[in-house]
Amino acid sequence: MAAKPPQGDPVQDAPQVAEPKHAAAGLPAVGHSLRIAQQQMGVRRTALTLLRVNQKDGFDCPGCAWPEGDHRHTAEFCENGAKAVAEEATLRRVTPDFFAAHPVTDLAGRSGYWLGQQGRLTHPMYLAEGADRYEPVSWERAFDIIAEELTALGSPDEALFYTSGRTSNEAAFLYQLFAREFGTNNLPDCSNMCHESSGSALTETIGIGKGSVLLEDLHKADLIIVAGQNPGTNHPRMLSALEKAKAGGAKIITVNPLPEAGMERFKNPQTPKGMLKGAALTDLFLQIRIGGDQALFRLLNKLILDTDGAVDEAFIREHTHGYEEFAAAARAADWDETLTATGLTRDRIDQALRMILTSERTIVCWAMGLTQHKHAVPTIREVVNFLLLRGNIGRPGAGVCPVRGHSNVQGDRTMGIFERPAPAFLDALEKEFGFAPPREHGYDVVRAIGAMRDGKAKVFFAMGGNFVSASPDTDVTEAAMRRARLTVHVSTKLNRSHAVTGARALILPTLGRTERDLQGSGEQFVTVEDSMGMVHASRGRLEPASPELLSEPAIVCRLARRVLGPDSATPWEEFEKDYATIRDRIARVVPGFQDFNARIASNPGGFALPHAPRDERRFPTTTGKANFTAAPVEYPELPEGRLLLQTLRSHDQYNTTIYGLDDRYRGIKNGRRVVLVHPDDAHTLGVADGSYVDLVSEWKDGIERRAPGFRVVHYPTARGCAAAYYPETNVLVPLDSTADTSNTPASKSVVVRLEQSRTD
Ligand SMILES: Nc1nc2c(c(=O)[nH]1)N[C@H]1C(S)=C(S)[C@@H](COP(=O)(O)OP(=O)(O)OC[C@H]3O[C@@H](n4cnc5c(=O)[nH]c(N)nc54)[C@H](O)[C@@H]3O)O[C@H]1N2
Ligand SMILES: Nc1nc2c(c(=O)[nH]1)N[C@H]1C(S)=C(S)[C@@H](COP(=O)(O)OP(=O)(O)OC[C@H]3O[C@@H](n4cnc5c(=O)[nH]c(N)nc54)[C@H](O)[C@@H]3O)O[C@H]1N2
Ligand SMILES: [Mo]
Repeated sequence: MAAKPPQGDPVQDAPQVAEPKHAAAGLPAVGHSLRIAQQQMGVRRTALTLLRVNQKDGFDCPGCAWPEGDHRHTAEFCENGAKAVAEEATLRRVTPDFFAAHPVTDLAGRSGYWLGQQGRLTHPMYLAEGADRYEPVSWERAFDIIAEELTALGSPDEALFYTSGRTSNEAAFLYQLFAREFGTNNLPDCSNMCHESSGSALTETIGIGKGSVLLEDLHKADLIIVAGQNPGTNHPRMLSALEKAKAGGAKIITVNPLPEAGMERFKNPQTPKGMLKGAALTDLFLQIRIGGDQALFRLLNKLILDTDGAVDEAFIREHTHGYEEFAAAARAADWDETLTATGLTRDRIDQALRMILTSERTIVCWAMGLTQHKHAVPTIREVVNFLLLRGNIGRPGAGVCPVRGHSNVQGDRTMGIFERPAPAFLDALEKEFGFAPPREHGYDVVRAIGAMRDGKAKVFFAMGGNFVSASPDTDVTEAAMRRARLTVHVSTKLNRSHAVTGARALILPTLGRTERDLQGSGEQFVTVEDSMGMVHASRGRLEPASPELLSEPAIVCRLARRVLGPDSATPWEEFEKDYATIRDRIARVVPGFQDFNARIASNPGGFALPHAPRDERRFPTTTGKANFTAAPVEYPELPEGRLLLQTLRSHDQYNTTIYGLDDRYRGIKNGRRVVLVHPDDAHTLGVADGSYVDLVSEWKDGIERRAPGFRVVHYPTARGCAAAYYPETNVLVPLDSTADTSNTPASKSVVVRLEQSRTD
């Protein structure tokens, strides 16, 4: 069977609704993923490609950042990994003929789903000022255009260099090096919208912004709390780890406003028994109100403090700072206020406490359900307080586990993709490359949008991603992008950011993870770092989608040579020719990478980066200890007649890439414009199941942000809460509604009212 052509647009968004599922994975998942893969790749390529995912001599799955275990199955991928691979290894192509047939205004009118379905980009394309369509351009001319605009800037700080989290360590290292040699720290990245709150909270409290557990720790835990995360859809391979933990006697508490099928029951497709029956995962479900987590953990901390012998006094004395102040704040926690903030019952919290007190080894895992709120950083700090109290950091089977999204988002940060780099990192860069890197902090995502809006940034360059659709406040973001002089996207697939552009625009097509990367010195591989700080190689085998493609490292090297010219003493040509020479430099600049090339060669499964709290209970914070903190408890206040909306992912999407129109586990089919509302709230608000409403966001700036035409679905979410898919709902997230300290868009707490749609 050959690849099927994509469907027409506008795609019919006509949601059908059935009962939500109570189990994830299993046979339907395998069948579903193979069907999607075969439509894109045909049968033979599907088999060849999928067998290489996450094997020691294969490529790293571009799906998510969950680690691979040491004993790998033949099929070390999941349904969503298969979809991510199919999306990249598709046989469909977007050629210059396509752009000749579709002016930019046409592309701007298409759905993200349709754009993505057109296939892989094959040629560098240029949209000249005033032109109505993209035209093919040579790579040399493309780099000339970028150089023209960059050198015309009043200051290097008028340029922005965005990164999405699929970029390899090698490409990321070169990219930040280029930006800093050019003279700016404007390196916003997807992490700013994702786990920045985790990074901020963890750096302050334990001294390193990364999780402190390895995969084996999960297998050894007594208790795993999964808060604000939907692994059945977003990290399916994590379910195998939870299953294994349970087989070893662990208990699991799930904290979520939604009952998510994956956390209820898991049918492991890699074991015959798992396929049939599956394992129940959650022992206790705490159906929390959106934004109630800080209050919950604060009360749990009080209850632990009130229990004789429950705190690890020796650990606290030896390794922590700020205990007294924290304990005073925690003791003042109030039951009634907590029940209001969380919507939970006393009985449920007591049950949780009993499980917590009997556990000797506790891990807390979380993702976007904790990071995308105004008070996300104090919430995560409270989770740290909770773990510190019983000494649950820096010993086997215990710790913090922020579960990352993009497959190399953690590695990109390690390589220096950060608008606020540590002085020590810049010192090392200066010493190695002999130039003075800029020291002033750059713009993060939200500030970058503001800078373009205000005319302070004029060139926008993106290493991957879909900035326009992923960012908050879509109308503001799109207007800001249109004010830029030049927008450039290094991309594999077409997306909305190619249609909403600056005065001039370029699309630079690049190799994906699955593809062979041939350079002057022969075939290259790259490296990535997973969510648990394991670094390993990734090697593509497929023939590139087009002979015109350049790899990401090659694009940066050629751009740097063109823009920096003889001013740069960096051996860009050599880097492009042989990626091992890039790794030699990483080894000298980034801590933990000494003998990088040798260690990658001798550890096909990868090696672990050092993590002082995990490895030696050393906490490199400003106090030299793990810091307890005592922030006031916050939770969202909801005016009458309003709901608190979270914007989340369906099962058939990868961020802004839409694979299909179903959200199987939640019982939604054939459409994405749905809003999930509790039946009792729907009743109070007078919105019937199946009726159509506009979501109207209310923010202190008084501007009315509206997302029209959502089908109401009565759904068992927590009271007062609603859920709808991103990116469609990004129009509702105000640009300045962000988390304190981390500045992450608060896209999980949007106050909305529902208005009956005019065309019902
Ligand atoms: N298939 C697939 N895989 C992916 C992605 C994808 O789009 N598709 N995206 C990748 C990326 S970049 C990321 S960051 C991750 C995202 O992974 P997740 O964080 O799992 O993704 P979301 O869909 O945003 O789900 C957030 C979860 O938090 C819950 N939640 C919302 N608000 C609250 C709250 O206030 N408190 C609590 N306790 N829970 C809350 C929601 O009900 C939901 O279950 O997944 C990665 N993997
Ligand atoms: N409302 C709301 N907004 C959110 C979120 C939310 O939960 N709610 N989540 C936020 C989160 S967690 C994240 S991480 C961001 C995601 O933000 P981004 O990372 O910017 O978005 P993606 O949709 O992952 O980017 C998809 C595009 O990446 C390109 N691409 C894919 N693979 C490659 C590759 O190998 N190389 C290159 N160069 N390009 C490639 C393709 O062209 C594709 O169209 O969105 C954020 N926005
Ligand atoms: Mo993310």
